[in-house]
Amino acid sequence: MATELHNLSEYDPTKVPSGKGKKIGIVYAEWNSDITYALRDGAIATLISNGVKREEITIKSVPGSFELIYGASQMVKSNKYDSIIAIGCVIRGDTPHFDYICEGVTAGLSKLNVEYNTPVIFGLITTNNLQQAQERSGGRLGNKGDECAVTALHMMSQEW
Ligand code: RBF
Repeated sequence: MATELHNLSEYDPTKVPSGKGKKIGIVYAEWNSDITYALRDGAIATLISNGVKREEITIKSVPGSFELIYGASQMVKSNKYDSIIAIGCVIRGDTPHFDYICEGVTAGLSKLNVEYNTPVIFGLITTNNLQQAQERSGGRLGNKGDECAVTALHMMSQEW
């Protein structure tokens, strides 16, 4: 979660590596779509403003955040992308099994990062209520989609 001191959309453009020539996969969840569409669109805009071509961004959707694991896994195994951004929003108040979904997605995406060679960026917003999610998807605390794009640009820019 963003802290009160950190705006998710603020970054120093002079310190962000160019995304020229890079291929990105974005997988986003339809659940809480008002939020996830804003995150997705923020990520796309930030990638493009840092040199990634729109046609080099492949976008897939899944029903809910739990399915991000499968979607990201398929994208990783295709070897088509330099980085993958997984986007979802889980709101505690609406989700009795909030902790299971959050832990499942975290573990699933972590496993991909350990076992394969494509960085998978964690774009899951986990909040107590809708207002906190709105604040982090283009509201008072910026847009986590922007932050994910900047993270992807950093991760892709290095030889590991
Ligand atoms: N998916 C999300 O991405 N965010 C949620 O807040 C969310 N809440 C859910 C609440 C309930 C009661 C259920 C049944 C599912 C929820 N899901 C949510 C969907 C979940 O990630 C997954 O798509 C489904 O559980 C698959 O059937």
